[in-house]
Amino acid sequence: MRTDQPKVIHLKDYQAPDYLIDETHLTFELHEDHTLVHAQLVMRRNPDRSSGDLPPLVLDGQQLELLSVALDDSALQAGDYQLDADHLTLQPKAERFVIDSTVRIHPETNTALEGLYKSGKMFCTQCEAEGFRKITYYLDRPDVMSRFTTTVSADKQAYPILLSNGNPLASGEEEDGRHWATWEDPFKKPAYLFALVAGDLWCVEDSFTTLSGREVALRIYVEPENIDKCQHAMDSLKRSMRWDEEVYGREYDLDIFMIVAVNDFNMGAMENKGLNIFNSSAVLAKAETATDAAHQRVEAIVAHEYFHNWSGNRVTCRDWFQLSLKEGFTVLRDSQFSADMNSPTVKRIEDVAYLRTHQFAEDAGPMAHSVRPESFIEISNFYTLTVYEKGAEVVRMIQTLIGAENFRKGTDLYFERHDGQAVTVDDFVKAMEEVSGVDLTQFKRWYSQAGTPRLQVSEAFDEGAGRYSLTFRQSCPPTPGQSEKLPFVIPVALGLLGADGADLPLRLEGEAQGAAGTRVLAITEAEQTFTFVDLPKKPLPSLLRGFSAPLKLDFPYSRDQLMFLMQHDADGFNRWEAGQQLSVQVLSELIGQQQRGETLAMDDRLIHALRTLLEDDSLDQAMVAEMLSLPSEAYLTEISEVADVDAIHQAREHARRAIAQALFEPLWQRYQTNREISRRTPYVAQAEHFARRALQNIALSYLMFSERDAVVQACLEQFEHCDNMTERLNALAVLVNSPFEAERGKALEAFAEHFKDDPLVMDQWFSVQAGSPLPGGLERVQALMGHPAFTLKNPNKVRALIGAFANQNLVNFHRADGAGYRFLAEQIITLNALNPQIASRLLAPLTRWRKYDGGRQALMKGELERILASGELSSDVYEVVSKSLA
Ligand code: B3K
Ligand code: ZN
Repeated sequence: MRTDQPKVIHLKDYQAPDYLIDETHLTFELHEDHTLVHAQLVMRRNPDRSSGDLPPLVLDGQQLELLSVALDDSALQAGDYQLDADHLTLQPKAERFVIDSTVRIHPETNTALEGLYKSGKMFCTQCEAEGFRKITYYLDRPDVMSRFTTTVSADKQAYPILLSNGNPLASGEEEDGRHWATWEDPFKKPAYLFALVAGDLWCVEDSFTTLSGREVALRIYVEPENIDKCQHAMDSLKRSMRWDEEVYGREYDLDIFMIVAVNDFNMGAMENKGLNIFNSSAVLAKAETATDAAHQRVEAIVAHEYFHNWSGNRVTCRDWFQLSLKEGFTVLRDSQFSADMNSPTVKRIEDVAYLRTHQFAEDAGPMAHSVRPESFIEISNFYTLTVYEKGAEVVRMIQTLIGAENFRKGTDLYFERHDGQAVTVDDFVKAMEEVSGVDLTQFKRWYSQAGTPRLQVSEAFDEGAGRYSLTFRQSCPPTPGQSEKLPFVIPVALGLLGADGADLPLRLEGEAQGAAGTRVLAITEAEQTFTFVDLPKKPLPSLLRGFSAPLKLDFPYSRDQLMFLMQHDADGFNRWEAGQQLSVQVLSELIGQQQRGETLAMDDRLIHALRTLLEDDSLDQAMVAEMLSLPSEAYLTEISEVADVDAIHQAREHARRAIAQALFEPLWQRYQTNREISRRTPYVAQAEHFARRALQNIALSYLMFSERDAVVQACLEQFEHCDNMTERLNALAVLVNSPFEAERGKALEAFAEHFKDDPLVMDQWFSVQAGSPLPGGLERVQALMGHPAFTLKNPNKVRALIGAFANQNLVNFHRADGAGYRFLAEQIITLNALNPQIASRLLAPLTRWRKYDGGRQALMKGELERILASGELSSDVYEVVSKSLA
């Protein structure tokens, strides 16, 4: 907890370390009521720092009980070193020296889930970003890379499996029922990649032969009851390994790769060298217990952590301001992988919808920061949508600007040049510049300027001359600490459609010849015009194809033009985008009517467009499902000047009801056909099956508006007789949001009874109820907190119930009396003491107070103030609350 003034850390103050640690030898003695950690650090002065007198050595350490410390074998006495809450400082006497220390720590009471802690009966670690300092005194910074050996000793019966990074070296028994194992990691690494696991675990084993013919043992360790839920992760791992060889030329480098699933974990997973530790929700999946979305999430996270072996581990970050160097790049890599494994267009749609809803909101709020932040109080607060998702978009733009071939040359050069180093975003960009000859100096503003740019596009057509001009005006709103922004380099991928919907040849004024299809314009100025020639008729532009830059685009499309693009655009992403824009126009009109107390009357062009899609059997069903999904309430909130949650909800529900009514027949037909196939086909986790179930499920959610008996029966039949969680959970969600109280209650009860021993399934049960917009949502959530399966100590439970309520149940969370805000603040105050990282993440909805009306603003700020005044705050919570109120 924070007792002194929080320290702000600035990128501009970066200094290389005074000392380096060549070797790190750790010994862990695990006991039920304490753990002893002995660390031997073989150190030397950093030759890159100034010579002269040896500076003091300042080791990081928190919550450690120092039992002994020795310098070059001579034990130090109390006067020989200084200790404070965060450091151990001592004076080396020579350029090279060895430090030995022993500390006592308490993993058994560690509820923050950082450092060494217990999840159930298992010991595990989470060190990124600064958790290693809770294990031993160390230079806990990513630019100190060391070779580690780790010995773990524990009771053999309770902890038969003892794991750490690298390859197993030796193991043995002790007399007293204990045993030990030593692991050696031949690759030097920063401490944040250290990992240790001890427990009674079973494993699924497989192997992988690398392109150069090396055999790698693959193991997924889980608690015994989960042994039947590992195959999908194992298949995903093997696909990831092959893909990274083929697409990025990256081979795995150790003899063994391990994944361990733990139930109590603050985020999705962690890329520790050779020993990835995963939230069980990101590794366990089988048809009966995990939805299609969960299967896809497992595939993506397994890939993401595996890809870090190169983008993050072999080449790591110099300092935490460079976090996006590994995270943005690795998110791009995992999204490319998922696109290749499934439907690229659907993957792009999902990523963009997520970015626009959540990252854009972050970028418009008090925590807005650039992809490479300039300062922070608590680095854990900067594992953000901006660093991850926008960071991935920035790397994607580099690829768009220099071309795929150059990009691959650039990544090859980057990996080769910096293997074994801790580097910066500048090093990455420099490699891209060198291979392509493109100057990316101005482009780098994407790393330093926060905020979502707006790009306004206008057109002009000179029929006589056959000239068509597009003028682009870019701007970027002020963000905390950045009032003025300079123009970005914006890659705009575009096409021009002729009257038949086909792409026209694009020839810019001055060019010798044109070519049909998509081309990329690089906008570099605040205002810039491009003129296309040889166009006898006015074309229709398709702009920002594939969402080629993370910004808000304005072009004055008419609804008829959007319908035309929905049908004809050669770019699948933009066909969806046209549908979204049409929906936004239609919904905005309804929101206005609702606010003015008028009768809601919906433009039925949207219905016509959706009917055309539904009746066309040749279309990809996943695309049809995406197109049928109206923009979410969260997205409609994000694009509103002042969000009226109730009007948004009413308008959207009205539109869904109208679509359901008008399109009952084709929806019912699609539903029945697809359900019939699902009934006959055993579950398969593959794109075409995901697509069929996606359309089936969205159809069912529309059909339920009819309240017809046949639909209710179909829903109950699906709920009871399907073989997979995708169909079961969707049917349950449809019932939970329906007016059929008796059916809803029975279904919820039956589900909980059946799955009460599966915590991940119970998370879904909590979420479905937490997200229901029916009145009384807060009371339902409060009651569920008393359910035996709920605990504030498990982050998945907190996210499933409290997180889902505050982030997805907008009408109930934003209740006008502020009870939703008060409830959230209370949970945050409790969690601040238990688990600061989870507490801080839960704050996000309250930080968005500027989006709402005056009454709600005051209530939300009131709760932030209450949290601030509530006592000793963690640096995590303090930073977010104080910045939100500033
Ligand atoms: N690198 C980790 C995130 C660690 C978060 C620490 N608070 C997982 C990932 O991005 O792959
Ligand atoms: Zn990552």
